[in-house]
Amino acid sequence: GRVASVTPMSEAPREEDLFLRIIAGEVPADVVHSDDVVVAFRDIAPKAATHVLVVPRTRYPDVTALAAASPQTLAHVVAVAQRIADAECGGQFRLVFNTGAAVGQTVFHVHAHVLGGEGLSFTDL
Ligand code: DGP
Repeated sequence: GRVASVTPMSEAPREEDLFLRIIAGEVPADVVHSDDVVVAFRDIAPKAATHVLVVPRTRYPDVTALAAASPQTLAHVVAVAQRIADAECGGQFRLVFNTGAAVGQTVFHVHAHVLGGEGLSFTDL
């Protein structure tokens, strides 16, 4: 018999992916940067004065999948993080990619947390 086709992650239905809905404008967000490759918006529960999520428009489940599929997009995520930190917090920032539910990843559409400014804790890392 035929083998059922597998839907690529990048074609997952929008309703199952919160960040695709934000990118599409279906869910409101405080967008600080948008281009052909990524959208960046403020985290709904900020852990520091600057807490922005940089999200590729194409869905990869986590940073390992992004790095394997498109290192150029990953480099662009880092460059956009730098631009945000230059504008908001003196150019210095922490970049976090939670990878896996066990370390707290809750949205399985790759996103970089850009953290900077007042309120960062230096005790855990
Ligand atoms: P992570 O735990 O690494 O998967 O990060 C997911 C982040 O997404 C978390 O810090 C909270 C944020 N978040 C969840 N829902 C929303 C939302 O509806 N809007 C915005 N702006 N951020 C959200």
